[in-house]
Formats: sequence, structure tokens, C-alpha cells
Amino acid sequence: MTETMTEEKTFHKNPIIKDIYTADPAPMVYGDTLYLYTTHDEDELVNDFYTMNDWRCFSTKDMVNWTDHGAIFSLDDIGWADARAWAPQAVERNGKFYLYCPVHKRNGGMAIAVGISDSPTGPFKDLGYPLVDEGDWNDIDPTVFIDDDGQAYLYFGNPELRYVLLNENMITYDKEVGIVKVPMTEEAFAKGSHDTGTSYGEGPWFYKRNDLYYMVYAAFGVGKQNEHLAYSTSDSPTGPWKYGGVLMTEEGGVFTNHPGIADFKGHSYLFYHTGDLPGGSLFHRSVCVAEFTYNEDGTINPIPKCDG
Ligand code: FUB
Repeated sequence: MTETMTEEKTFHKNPIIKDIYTADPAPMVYGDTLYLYTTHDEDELVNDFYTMNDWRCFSTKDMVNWTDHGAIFSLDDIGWADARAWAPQAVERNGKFYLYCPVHKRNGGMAIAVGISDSPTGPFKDLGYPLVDEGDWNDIDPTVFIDDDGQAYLYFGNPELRYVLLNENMITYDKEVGIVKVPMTEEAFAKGSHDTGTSYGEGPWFYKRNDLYYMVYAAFGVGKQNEHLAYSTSDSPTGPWKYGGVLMTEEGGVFTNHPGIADFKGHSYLFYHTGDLPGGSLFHRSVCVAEFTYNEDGTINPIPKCDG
């Protein structure tokens, strides 16, 4: 089981975490605290690709003072996985915390693992087998949301967006409904240059505000090298989706970006990642945050990258 280490830190400026490279921010508000789960880009690269072995957790009560809870779950805790501790998301249900994590399986292909804990800061214990395992590239970047009627949704996918209906236990899904593929239309995700022809790329973040469902995601613009962030909305948790616009342009300066949205103590925040720490690169990213507001009709104007 991963050892946790707690350390107090004060961060006033982006990137929030300055002593290691972090990416794929996933905020979770629980009680009076915002917990921020991230991936961890190791300094050393193997085969010129991401070296990512564990998931980190940081927490704050004021968005200034952060507590570093260290590695709260790692590949060492998942016997059937051997690499790619990629973009996670956490949720609480009935007093238990579930951390959904994409990983590379020992026998090949990506899959979604679930870590379970009695505490938001872990340690998390692996379910013992993949929750979603189609064996293709789509089994990455899970985003989880429990609706007011108790139905939980797990969206995920690259290059397609897919979802399952989670059962109340949060560790199985409705096998009759199965894995549903979201139609990749231009109306839903705008024209783009990704494999689907639309802008949806990866890193979905699913949530609801004032009866409107939001899907924020990393997007591929036509003729652009780096991902930007965009969003779509729907009156229903399962679509149809309508393209909402660009949230953040390719300001991160690295190929990927990854959104995480949270309302906390009366403010709305977009967490994202850049290559802004010294030595930053596609494989050495750093988590940042920007405050934003909604328009009265629920639309969101582009959010500038925030340096302060
Ligand atoms: O961090 C590894 C992968 O890069 C994530 O799963 C994607 O969202 C992208 O950020």
C-alpha cells in the first residue's frame, strides 16, 4: 500500500505545485475542503514518453494554503497494471471515496481501475480488476458524476466519448445498457482535427449546474498543434450535446491540456495544466488554476490562463 506523507505548503501563484511535475487535475470538494488529485510526471523519461507511476493528492481550505498528501495510489497497488498512471477523478458516495484511474494492463491495452478508500486522502485500495476494459485506447480519462436522482455516470474516452451507467456500489455498471458511444457530430463538439473530425479529443469533465449538464474537454482545433479546452452542454445527462465554445485557447504551451472544474466557497474554478515550471515540456507538466464566472444563460466566456 502506498505510504502517504503530509506536508503544509503555501502557493500564491501558478503553477500551484512547484516541486514536482503534475498534470490532469481533478478537484473534489468534500466538506469545507477542496481535494485536488493529479497525475505525476516523473523527471526521468523512459522511451521518450510519459513516465507516470502514481497519483498525488493536495488539499486546501482557502485556495492559498495547500497540504501535500503525497502519493495516495500507485501502480504498485494495482497488481494487474504496469504503466501509465493517467488522468484520474474522485467521488464520494455513502462515506466511501472512489478514485477512477486509467492504467496500462500487464497483458496490454488501457483499462480503468478503481481505488477505494474510507478517506479522501487514501490510501486507496485497488478493486482487483478493471472496471472498464474494452482493450482499446478509449479506456482513458474517466470523469464521474452522481446526479440528483442518484444515478452515477462514468464518461471516458479518446478519440471517442463513451459512458456507462454506474450502479450504486460505484464499482460495477449496468451491463444491459453497456458501454454507450456518444455520437461525434459537429453540432455536439464542433469541427476539429482529431480522429473523429470533431474537436473532442480527450479529458472529459462532466458536471451539472442549474439543470444544465456540461461536458468540458481537451479539444483539437483545425491546424493547431496543441490542445485547447472546449465545452458542450445538454439538458440531459446522456445528450444530445450542443457545442458551447472554447474555454481556454492553446495557452498551456504543451501538446495536452486537461480540465477539472469545481465550485468552492462561492467561486468557480477551472484547473488545467501547462508546461510552465522550469524544465516544462509535454512530458513535464504543471497544474494551474483560474477563477471564472458563468453568464446568466449558463454559457462561459473564454478563460485566460492565469499567472497570479
Ligand atoms: O497525462 C496522460 C494523458 O495525457 C491524460 O490521460 C490525457 O488527458 C493527457 O493529459
